Amino acid sequence: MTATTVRPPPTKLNNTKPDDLNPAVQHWIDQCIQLCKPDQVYWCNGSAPERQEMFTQGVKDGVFIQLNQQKLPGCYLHRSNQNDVARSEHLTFICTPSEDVVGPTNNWMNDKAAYTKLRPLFDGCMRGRTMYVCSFVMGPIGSPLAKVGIELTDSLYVAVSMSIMTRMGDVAWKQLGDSDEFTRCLHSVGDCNPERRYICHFPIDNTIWSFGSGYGGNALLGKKCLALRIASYLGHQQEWMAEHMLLMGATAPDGEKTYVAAAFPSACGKTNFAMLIPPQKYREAGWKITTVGDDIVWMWVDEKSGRLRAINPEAGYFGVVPGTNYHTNPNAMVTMAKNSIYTNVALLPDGDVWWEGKTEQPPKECIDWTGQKWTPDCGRKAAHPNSRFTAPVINNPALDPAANDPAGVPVSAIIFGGRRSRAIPLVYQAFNWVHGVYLGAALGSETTAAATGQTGVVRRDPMAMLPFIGYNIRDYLVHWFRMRKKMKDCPRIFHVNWFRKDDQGRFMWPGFGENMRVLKWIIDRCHGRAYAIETPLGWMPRVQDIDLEGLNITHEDFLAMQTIDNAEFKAEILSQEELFLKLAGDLPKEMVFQRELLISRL
Ligand code: OXD
Ligand code: MN
Repeated sequence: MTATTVRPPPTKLNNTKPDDLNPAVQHWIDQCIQLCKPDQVYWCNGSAPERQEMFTQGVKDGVFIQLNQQKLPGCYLHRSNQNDVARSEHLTFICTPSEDVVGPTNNWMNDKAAYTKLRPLFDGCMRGRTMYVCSFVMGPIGSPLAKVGIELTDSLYVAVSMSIMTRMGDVAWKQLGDSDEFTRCLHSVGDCNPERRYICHFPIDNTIWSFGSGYGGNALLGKKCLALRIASYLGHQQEWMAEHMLLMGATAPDGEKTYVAAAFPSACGKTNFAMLIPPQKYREAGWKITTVGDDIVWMWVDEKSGRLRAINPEAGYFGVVPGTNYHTNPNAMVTMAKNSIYTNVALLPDGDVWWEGKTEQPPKECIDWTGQKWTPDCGRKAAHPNSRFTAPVINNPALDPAANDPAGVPVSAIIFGGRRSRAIPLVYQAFNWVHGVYLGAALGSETTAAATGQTGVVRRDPMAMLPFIGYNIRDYLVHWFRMRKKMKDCPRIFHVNWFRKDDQGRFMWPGFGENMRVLKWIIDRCHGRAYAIETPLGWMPRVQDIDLEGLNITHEDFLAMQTIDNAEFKAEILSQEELFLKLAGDLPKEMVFQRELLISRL
């Protein structure tokens, strides 16, 4: 099993240490070199030839397997250590002097104690290895919110992935200039032992130390660690927001463009929704969906217009592959067909890849994600349920023209959604911002393979941010309420559930491209031209307000999807206690009030 790279870097590479290195960077890197004691230091420039050289080296080292270059040009397979296939939430810490800063939903470690605990692990951990210096920018260059990070890592897989997922290399040195405002990201795979695995965030020091894992969410430190945990902490201080959301543009037949952000928990279809291809009749009528981002947005209020604007801080997608195919997400299939990394999928005899749900019929045989021979009757999955593709956003045929715009895009709607088999209707709209924040805060979803632990159990996942809020959830919720005060015109807020099942356990709504029908109602609501009725949960479309033509769904079926079963919903409200009790006396008063109102309406 290959988890780490311990060999020297490719000799052909030009090691591009900047001549006039920022002294703060030099000082910090010197300290890390002294601690980790790498055999050599390689400075990445983020260029395409460099990435190619790294792949070539990775193939020699056994980190990558080259895939069929006719079918998948520039694509490689990586198999992770089998104990390292998802985010390790229980090993993720926010480290501050006092526990109150991190609140009841985070694991806390005293910052000094954390450095003391981790320093011996990092001490000498890169002996015989190369330290890759990855300077990167999160956000379009020149954006008011763009942030510089520098990740020092001993993993070639991580360095290559960072070159896909971020704007890496010289652009970052330029953006940083003489400033010492950069996130200090230190990473080592160590010996990839879960007993010695820690993902520690030091928001006050703008620092992340991650040890013992090579998995994306634990190791590509620009993503969850910087762009969500550290960024949410900074956003709270500087009055902007870092959220676990996709961001998409919808162009109507008359050219009107509406941008929508949506927060769904990990592995609940953000990538699919962000890359949605409308049903044929919508396409023929002129509807088009474009992707700005599929996982993270940073949002701020534009002073002039008073509107919420958003950027995607990432430059790549790290998407879940099982279930993805040319029917469920054609744009994703095209996006990952070149210059991409596949992690923990199955390898076919001809060098192509496979995963559950890629084709209706499984292959006769393949090599599974653990490197063993696999046949359909062997009783194991061929691909890991959290197997992933890592692909540059520029591969996306539906990339929004403004995806790289430093000024971002205006957000008209925010959608919250979870994976819920029961009780939760297909779609409804919050009465107002405060009610919408309550809906987001009370969001529940069935757990998935994106994090280690049991899957399929409902847990509260406020704003789909439970594992990513880098500070106290009480302050986070208050921050959401306060942001409204800065806006002249705020986005409308909605709640969706694509996953409701009937009594036979069948999905009631077809999902995927057909979600366009729900999206259209949402867009029309934002522009004040769609009808809705008031219900205890919020504004709901009547059956005639959602286009069901061409679907095998009767009016009764639709009403069943929208049903509010009072008893089930009361149980839902009770299960919100799981979160609210943790917050106890700290629960913002708006939340208590909204909950009381809901109970009385029901
Ligand atoms: C992800 C996640 O990888 O949320 O995006 O786990
Ligand atoms: Mn995510």
